[in-house]
Amino acid sequence: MTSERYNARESEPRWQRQWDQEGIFASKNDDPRPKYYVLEMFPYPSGRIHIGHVRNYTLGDVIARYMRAKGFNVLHPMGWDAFGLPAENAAIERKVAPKAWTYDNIAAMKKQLRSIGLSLDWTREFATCDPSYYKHQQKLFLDFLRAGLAEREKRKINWDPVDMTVLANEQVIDGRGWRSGAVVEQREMNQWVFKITRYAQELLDALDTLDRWPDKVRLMQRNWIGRSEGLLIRFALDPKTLPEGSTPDGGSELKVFTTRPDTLFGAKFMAIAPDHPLAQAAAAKNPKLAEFIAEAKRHGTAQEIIDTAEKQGFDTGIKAIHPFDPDWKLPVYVANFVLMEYGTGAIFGCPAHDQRDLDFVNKYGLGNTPVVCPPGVDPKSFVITDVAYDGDGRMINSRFLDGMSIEQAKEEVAKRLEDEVRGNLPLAERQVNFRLRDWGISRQRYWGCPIPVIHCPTCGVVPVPDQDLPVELPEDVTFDKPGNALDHHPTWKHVACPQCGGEATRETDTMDTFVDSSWYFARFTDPWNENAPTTRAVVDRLMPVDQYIGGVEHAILHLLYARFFTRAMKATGHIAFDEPFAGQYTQGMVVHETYRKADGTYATPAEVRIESGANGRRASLLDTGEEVGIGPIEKMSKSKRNTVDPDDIITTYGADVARWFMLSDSPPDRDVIWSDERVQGASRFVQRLWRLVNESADIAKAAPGARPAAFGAEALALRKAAHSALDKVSTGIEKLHFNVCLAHIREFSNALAETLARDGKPSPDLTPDISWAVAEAAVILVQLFAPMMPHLAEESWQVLGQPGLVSEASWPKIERDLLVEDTVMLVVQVNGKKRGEVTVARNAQNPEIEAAVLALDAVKQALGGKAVRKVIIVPMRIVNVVG
Ligand code: ANZ
Ligand code: ZN
Repeated sequence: MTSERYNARESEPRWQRQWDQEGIFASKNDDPRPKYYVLEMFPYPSGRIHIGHVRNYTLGDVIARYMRAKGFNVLHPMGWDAFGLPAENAAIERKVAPKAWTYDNIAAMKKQLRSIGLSLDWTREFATCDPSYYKHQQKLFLDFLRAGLAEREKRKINWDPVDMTVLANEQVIDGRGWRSGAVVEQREMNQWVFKITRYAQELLDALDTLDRWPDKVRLMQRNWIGRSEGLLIRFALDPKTLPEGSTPDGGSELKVFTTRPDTLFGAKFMAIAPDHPLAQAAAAKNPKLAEFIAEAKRHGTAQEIIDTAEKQGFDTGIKAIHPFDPDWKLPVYVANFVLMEYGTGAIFGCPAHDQRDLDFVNKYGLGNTPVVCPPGVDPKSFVITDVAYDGDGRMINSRFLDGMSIEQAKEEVAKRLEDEVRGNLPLAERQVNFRLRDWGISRQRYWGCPIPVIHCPTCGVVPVPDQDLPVELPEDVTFDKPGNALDHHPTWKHVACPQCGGEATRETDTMDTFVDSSWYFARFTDPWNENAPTTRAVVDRLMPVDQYIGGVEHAILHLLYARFFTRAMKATGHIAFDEPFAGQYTQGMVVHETYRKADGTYATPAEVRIESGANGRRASLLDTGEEVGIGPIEKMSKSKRNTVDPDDIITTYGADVARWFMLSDSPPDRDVIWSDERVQGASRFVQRLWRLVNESADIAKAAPGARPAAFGAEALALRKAAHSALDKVSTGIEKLHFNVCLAHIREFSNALAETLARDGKPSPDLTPDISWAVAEAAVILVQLFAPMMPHLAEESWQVLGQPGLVSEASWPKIERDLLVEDTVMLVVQVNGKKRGEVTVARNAQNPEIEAAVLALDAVKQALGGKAVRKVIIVPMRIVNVVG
């Protein structure tokens, strides 16, 4: 038996090397076993692994190692989401080429990832900035283009008028360019879009089939797609009020989209978006209105801005006519809260039942009339002042709708307006609207996947011929002026037109990096195929990803884009399925206390000493002793300096401790609070397991080779603890209840420790059944913690004299009969009335049960000396004594 401490620093790299040399985590595409694909969202190569990565990859690794032990051909690859702005910023700030910066970061992070002991298949590694990857992405783009799934469209972009460049959203800070500080303008430019809206309904419907996705993620996707059923109503405009000669396209009417046609009799005003054609027309004659519109546009027309801005409007003087009453005129406002991009860019406002509309009328004194009365409220006394009512109720103040439910009223309005015709067209039609917009993928940046088209003055947009792919990024670029370095390059964009041979220019926009991450999971199935993005026979067999794991920040866009891409790849013949991720899991964040110095700056956890005293915990700086304030627990971030460095943790405690801690403290979907005290606790547990394994190994040596024919009570108890833990940990891993698994492992290790403590050191009189049970228990224990602490498990496996690597061992077989409780409790009745209970052996025979029941005092009393006529036994449930 060893008295040595387990030395993670020595052991961990050794096992990592061995796994590597034997290549045991590489999965083969011709492996005949059933496949299991587990994937964590691949990292952006920022330069350093952060603790959130450690959590993410540990979660996936536990599943991968478990499924491998269960006999699956596990695919667990890793790669790099390597395009994006930070590489260009590094180029500007530090004068390093984006490519060199990126690949250096990848090398550094790969080394860090290896130190975590993840069972990854590195043979499939790629970075999205490898031309051998983006070549196929360009091919997919061209296929989408041919299939009508990619198009060019006028889109608004952020324009920096000083730097004369397009800005990414994250480069616009408080409405100003991040470098120039100039007020950013919205400009319309031709942009490439993917037609995700084609699949809006399908993307929505299929959410119901994704039963291994968190409900909250499905709900977020549902809301993002934002389907609403409503009515498109054509309001006539009063010709007398239209500015002369300014009738906009569409004549003298205003189309609105509403989901609440039932509230038409509560209408108080109409509102149109600042960029609505009618607003433009009215502004031509009205400088004040023009000024209002310009101001609204300067402020921005993005949803977030609109939601938070004060509701403002400008009365155009134009009047709309109520569709059910020619004498009812409604003022038409230009309003900053109406979006041109949704519905028709125009609304009718019903303030009593819509908060925005209510805020608006309260500001402009237009009043409100409630038309829906809540249940149990007297319509006469129902008034609305500051809070709109959007609940259910009965129609009031609404002429022919009065008394109806909202649904009935919607239907009635729709029917009447559909049946009425003006100028050959019905006054209304039913319409389904989606919030989802087509996906704009053009980025005016260098470090991205070039969009493979050529602009020819004669032929127009010409796709780059497939055989000319990839369109590679030039490396000799400079970042000494603002804007797109690709565009500035002296020669790159100048090419001959593939169609007419004339002078033409390449597209200099690159793709949104979300494109890169929309199909990498499919590429992992056969990254060696040089000729096509996927190999059909392989991708259709290995996909979908069985378990995908990542942060909730990607719950909407990334997952939705990936779902769209999968459908578009199916439509263009690259794959045969619709949904990329059968199971999806969103992990919580790693959070930590913050420490604030007297001068208001933050101290890092590494700079701080924590002491717990009578007055609670107190923190002070390690070097000066200065007391620092303990602030709230927050997401680890550079600005709050409350980060811990995975390298430090791994060097101090080892990867296994970090992994164990990450899994132990909270369910994987919740935030986990980093705590040094708890990490030290995990470290002590590692040493405890190590001692336990070594002690067990000594006993196991004396164990008989063959399984004993019978087990005494003590041996049986240990065996039961082992198999019960095995059962609970297996189901726990399958449900991703890792923290629960860890609790069961602890509990089981206690049971083993108890047996060892009672029996002391190996002694000649230790009964063979106990030593056999100890040997069995130790092996099971090691296998149970192997997915979480694989290095300690390998070391222990060796100590136990087990053959091969635990990473390659099959999951232990559960002996189900050890899980069954061997006694049962029966309800005891006398003449049909419950008198008590009796506990008997599960396999007890009827005469034994009868004897036990008749011996009960309660039964004797109830019988009152009467003779027993009959005893009826309902097996496993009831014994009825008839007297
Ligand atoms: C009248 C009304 C009365 C409305 C009422 C709501 C409540 P969803 O569910 O998101 O589809 N709307 C329509 N187009 C708009 C636009 N371009 N910009 C801003 N708001 C717009 O929302 C549909 C509702 O949002 C529509 O129904 C319309 O207001 C408004 F008591 O019409 B409603
Ligand atoms: Zn041409």
